[in-house]
Amino acid sequence: MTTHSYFNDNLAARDPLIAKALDDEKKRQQGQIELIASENSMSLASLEALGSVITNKTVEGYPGKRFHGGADFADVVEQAAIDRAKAVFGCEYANVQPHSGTQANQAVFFALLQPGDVVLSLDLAAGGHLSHGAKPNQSGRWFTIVSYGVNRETGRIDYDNVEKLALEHKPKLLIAGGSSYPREIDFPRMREIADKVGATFLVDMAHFAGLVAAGAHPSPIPHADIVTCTTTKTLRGSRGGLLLTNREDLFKKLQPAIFPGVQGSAHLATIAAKAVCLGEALTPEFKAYGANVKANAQLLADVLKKRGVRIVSDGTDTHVVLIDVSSKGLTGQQAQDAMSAINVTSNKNPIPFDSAKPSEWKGLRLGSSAGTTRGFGAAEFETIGNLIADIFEAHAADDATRAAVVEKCRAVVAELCAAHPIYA
Ligand code: DSN
Repeated sequence: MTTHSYFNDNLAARDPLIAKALDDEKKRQQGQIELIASENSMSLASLEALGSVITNKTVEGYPGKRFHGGADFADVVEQAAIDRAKAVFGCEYANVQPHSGTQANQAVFFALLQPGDVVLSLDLAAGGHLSHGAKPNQSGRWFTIVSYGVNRETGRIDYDNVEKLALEHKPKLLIAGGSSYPREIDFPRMREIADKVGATFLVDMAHFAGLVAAGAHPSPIPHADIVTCTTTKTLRGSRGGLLLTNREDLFKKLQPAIFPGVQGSAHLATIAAKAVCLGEALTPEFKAYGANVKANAQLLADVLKKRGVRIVSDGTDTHVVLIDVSSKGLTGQQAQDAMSAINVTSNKNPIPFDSAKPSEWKGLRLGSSAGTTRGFGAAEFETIGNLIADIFEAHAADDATRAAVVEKCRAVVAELCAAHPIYA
């Protein structure tokens, strides 16, 4: 193998197995309707940044204060990402190095807490996140976690109960946000509760950050001490996290908590791609996108409700539609499989007060962000809602009837995908 081929062979020539798997994945994305709420499609420009040679560069530290030489262009890239993050979210300070939302949260714990300290966060089944104190996660092993939940009837956060738990347990950190809570959070009320007990208030807006950027969702920035998020999901950028705050005192603790606290050198290609998606989030086009994501999720929820599917919290204020598929006689796994059979991708999910066993979960989480990116609007989401209801209702039918429904639905999915191509 000559040096020349090392720098010039493309992937197909050099590693056919990986090249084929990546090509197959691209075809899968082109031919399936993506409803997983944490997924989206990056722009070609972001993908180009993500696959760029800046990935070869090692830097530790922050722009202007690096441990390694040759960081001039790394500084341009990271500073652009920082400036754009601040402009998109209207905050004073931003750290764009977290490798993920989980590591952004880990850095907050590392900066502010000692092992054993009390954290009050949303229960996983009520829509919380692993990194907010789930037992198998470091946060759940090393800290004392108290969970709040949602009201059984409304499916919404029970703020009186949050306050009661806060007064009883005196948490050092109060966390709002998660993975599958479909409703707006009352940030001023949570701020009030945090202040009553002297807790730091963290909002993890990983899921709805893009809606905040687009002005389609209230911003937690004026209320929270610290905000974390990912740049995937509704922001439709590369996989990675952000740390945002208006408080200089906290930022001074968060910077060393990310590096060298919980991470080493920065992932510059990812940061370059973050900069691109944050630049895109500043455009009028992105504002329209955010509004459409929300409208499409609400329409999807309405169609499913009309077809007899129970919607957790009776609707949505975000891109997430959490449904109780036991209302159609299915488990979450059966619903996920039934959707896969017609090339619609989703994920089983616990719903509030659900079983702890994933095989018994009653929920399925749907999201409108990826479909909206490929151009699906009201008509398409109405069709998708009806396809989902059709396939759920076919579950109890005889084999021949079910096969006919699957065939019909797959054809409609293929038509929708062909009419709204991604990555030509
Ligand atoms: N937190 C996971 C999810 O919401 O699917 C991954 O980001």
